[in-house]
Amino acid sequence: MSVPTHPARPSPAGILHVVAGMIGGLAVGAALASGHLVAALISPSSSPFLAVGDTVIRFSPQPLTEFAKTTFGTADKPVLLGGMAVVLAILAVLTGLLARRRAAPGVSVVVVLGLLGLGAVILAPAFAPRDLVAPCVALVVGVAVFGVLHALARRTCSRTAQETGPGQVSRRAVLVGTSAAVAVASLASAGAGQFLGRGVEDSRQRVTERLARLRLAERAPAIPPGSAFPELGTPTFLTPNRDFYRIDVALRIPAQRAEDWALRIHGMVENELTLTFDDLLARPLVERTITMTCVSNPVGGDLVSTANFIGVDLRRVLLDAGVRPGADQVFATSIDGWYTGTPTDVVLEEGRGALLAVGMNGEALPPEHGFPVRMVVPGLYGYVSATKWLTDLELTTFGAESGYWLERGWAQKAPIKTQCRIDVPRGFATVPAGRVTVAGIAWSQPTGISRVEVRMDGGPWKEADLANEVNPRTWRMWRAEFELAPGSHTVQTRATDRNGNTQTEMRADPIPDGASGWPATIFTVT
Ligand SMILES: Nc1nc2c(c(=O)[nH]1)N[C@H]1C(S)=C(S)[C@@H](COP(=O)(O)O)O[C@H]1N2
Ligand SMILES: [Mo]
Repeated sequence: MSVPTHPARPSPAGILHVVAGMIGGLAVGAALASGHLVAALISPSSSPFLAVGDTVIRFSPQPLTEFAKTTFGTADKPVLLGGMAVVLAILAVLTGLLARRRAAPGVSVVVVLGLLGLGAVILAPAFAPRDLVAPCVALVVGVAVFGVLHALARRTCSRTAQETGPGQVSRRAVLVGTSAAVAVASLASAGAGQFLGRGVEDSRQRVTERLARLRLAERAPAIPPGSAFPELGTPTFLTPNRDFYRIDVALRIPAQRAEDWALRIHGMVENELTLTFDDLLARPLVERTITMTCVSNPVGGDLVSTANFIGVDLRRVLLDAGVRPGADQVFATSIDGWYTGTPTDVVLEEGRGALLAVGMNGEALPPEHGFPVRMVVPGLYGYVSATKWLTDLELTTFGAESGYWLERGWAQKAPIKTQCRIDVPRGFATVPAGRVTVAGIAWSQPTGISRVEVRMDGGPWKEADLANEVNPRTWRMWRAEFELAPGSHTVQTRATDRNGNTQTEMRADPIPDGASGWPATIFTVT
């Protein structure tokens, strides 16, 4: 039996492994970079890479989210993005290796990755049709780069050894040159995309200047002397903006100019309102010193900061809109599609001081703290009240809609728990024997702190000296002195609010409605 055979032709060698891997890497890299740049130009949240990251964050099972927060703290975002980059790089190289002989398998994987990016963009909460452009560009660029480099590499690498000659050298040069050009263009696009995303700086500058010129209806009283003792190692009374804690789920800070901003107030209201930034500044502006706290703050943690917020009284705005009976929830949505609900009765409480804030410590809100407009409600944890990059307020019921963190196991209503923190001595510090100063902060917004007690090594409670109170919506510093002998010591504290309620000793994790328990610090006296 004779089997027809082809004339002896050397079976085409595949592309060199290292070249194949590089082609995969360059194709995926170029796709992500071009998508990032186009997104920055059209709609920042539509960058496929960041959209995938957002999707991972939103669909992470709750235990994983908590694990990431407790393990990486506020570095969880860089860790996520870095991890994604590593996974993608490995996938990209494997994609290249899959296509050493034929382009088709590699192209298929690039297309699948591209479709994943597209899907992530479509699934984003604030999706709009123009968001499709960036992931589509990414997909096309990825396939094109893969196809072109693959064809060049096939021509370069499939030649047999004896065919080396001037033609071969130039083919290799073309491959190397094209690859280098793709690499440079990708880096440039990614960089430009990143840089363009910060295009609101001019608008912020103008807002800062306007706030400086405007007459405020109400200024925050100056912080009186004796309300803080940073020289001991406790925080300054006002937290500088760059040190103010930051918590949000945004991988890219929403970039909207104040001039393009508008807030819609609708739902169960008598008069639906749409306020532009100018409308907001035309209203009486007030300045309030407020301490904000994150529900995720563990006992002893640093997710608590204080600022002078400038803004419009939110209660007045809601009264103008006319809240209908039964609307027990003010449901806020941000530009990037995050959402939460605040109890209407709290916002409408006279003297609560809820704000639509536009300024922070004498300047426009920093981009990462909500520029151009955010909500601040004294006495409620941030996740149920402090929506940054605010764009929509709907008066509704708690039955009808649930906030982002409520859907992930956190409580619906979350008043801030009375809490305190020991700042000095630091944990496991060594201090000289004799008089030892213990100092820290305590908070119970909006009630205020009336007493902080300190005890050493389980001894009797002793009242700490309280610093001057600035207002009940802010933290209050405290200090106490002890005569201590050498050895290991444990100091404990507990705070009492102005209604006489002492914070509970019961230890509780932050989830679902805030950590509790008395802080304790172990240190050594020598
Ligand atoms: N748009 C948006 N607003 C948000 C969040 C968010 O993820 N997205 N996080 C909230 C949480 S949990 C807190 S504690 C505060 C923190 O505000 P800060 O970053 O200015 O300190 O913002 C709140 N507002
Ligand atoms: Mo938070």
